[in-house]
Amino acid sequence: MHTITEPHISGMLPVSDIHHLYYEVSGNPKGKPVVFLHGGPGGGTVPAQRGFFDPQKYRIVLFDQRGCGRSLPYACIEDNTTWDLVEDIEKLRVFLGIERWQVFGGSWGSTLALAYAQSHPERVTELVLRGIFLSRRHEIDWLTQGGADRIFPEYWADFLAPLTADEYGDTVAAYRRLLSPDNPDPAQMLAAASAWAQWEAHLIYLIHNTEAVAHYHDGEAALAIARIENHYFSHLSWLTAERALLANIDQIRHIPTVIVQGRYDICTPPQSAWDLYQAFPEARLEMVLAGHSAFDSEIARALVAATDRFAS
Ligand code: STX
Repeated sequence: MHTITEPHISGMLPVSDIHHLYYEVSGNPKGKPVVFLHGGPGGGTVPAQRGFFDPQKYRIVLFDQRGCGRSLPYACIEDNTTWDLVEDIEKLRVFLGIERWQVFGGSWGSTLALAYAQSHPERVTELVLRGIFLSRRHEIDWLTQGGADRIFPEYWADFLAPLTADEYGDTVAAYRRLLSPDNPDPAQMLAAASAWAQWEAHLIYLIHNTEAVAHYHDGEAALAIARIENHYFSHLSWLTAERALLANIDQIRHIPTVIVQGRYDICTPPQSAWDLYQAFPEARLEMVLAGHSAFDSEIARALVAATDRFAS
């Protein structure tokens, strides 16, 4: 990883009547522009993510997507869809006076990077994608219905705990009711947020990360990721047949692209990276011995190698 430097600009960008996005720019103000797309959706950014880029060479843009991190209003799912986020990326690009930029995204960030690149291919210099998630029904089911539960049965039991047995057949719908801003019982809502977010946090690291899970013991901290992710999963991320990511892959096959995938990724298993690579054989696929997290050492190493190559 590279040295983490402090932002030389940060602020709040209004993008709709409701939403204001936190953004920050660090690294070299005259460097090669890159935008970092975080996961979840609803995960927000952390300063450590600046470290994927050489601060001497890159003008590093991080922002928190609608409703999460330092963006306001917190955990708001009104006017919050994939296509809103795609246009937010454009608004931020224009606001910063950037013509074209590298797009770097992992997990949900890979979904959003592909959606953005397919909508605005002329704005993307390169793609660096990690832990591929295409938001297809079976990928969402793996996380919320059947798949990952086989690997982590004890944590799955905790995930089911807020639900009644008749709700087990559609956990996304059951959690949607619990996480709704209209839930009259805030304690129940926050307990559900904590259970949802901790389940996902358990899937992310090859080696159990107590700290990452503990962060979501707090229901308020967990609410953005839980409610926003659930909202996107409930709508299959608005990726309809016409706007599906593999169907539109030809829009972006000219863009230099690296795909980094952890072999033992239980959050977004390698099948999706493979499907993407089959549709996009010009990309470079690196399957590494790791789990899901961008910070797992082999993944971080491959990501930094990719941004270093693209910088020179
Ligand atoms: N969601 C996977 C994802 O993007 C399908 C993701 N999961 N957890 C995260 O991201 C955080 C680490 C940001 C919480």
